[in-house]
Amino acid sequence: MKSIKHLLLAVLTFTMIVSCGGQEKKPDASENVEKESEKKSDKVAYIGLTSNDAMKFNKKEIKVKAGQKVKLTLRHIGSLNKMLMGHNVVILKKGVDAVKFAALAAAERENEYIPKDSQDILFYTKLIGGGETTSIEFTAPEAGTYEFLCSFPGHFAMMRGKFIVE
Ligand SMILES: [Cu+2]
Repeated sequence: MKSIKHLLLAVLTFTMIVSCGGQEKKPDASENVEKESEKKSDKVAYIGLTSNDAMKFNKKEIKVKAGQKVKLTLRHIGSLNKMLMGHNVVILKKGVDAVKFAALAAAERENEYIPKDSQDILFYTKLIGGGETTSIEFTAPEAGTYEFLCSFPGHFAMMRGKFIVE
């Protein structure tokens, strides 16, 4: 009888050790899978631009690679509403005269300062006011230097920069 009790005890102890060991390994394996899937998004260029009540972007230059997927996010960190201090980002086609474009755009109030059927624009965000954020996604065009600006009346002089595609 004694030997049977010892045997049962031994089997029970062995089962507990095995089941505990097995449970510890499972969380580690699933963590590794999650980390690998995060790495796959490295190819997208995430561009963050902020704008404020002092009529300024935080960047004068944006760099991406030709054919790269770009996610451009514009944040307005000021508090004035978009009728007073609205901002957008307009990226112009190569060779477009930015001064002429800004003058045309300033007259397009009912269309949030984006000239209808314009042949001068590559990409643009919507117009936002203080506290708002907007994003656009596009594929970077061929290599070259393009201009970006805010098309709200009077902002172009301060709010412009270079969109460089390498
Ligand atoms: Cu602006």
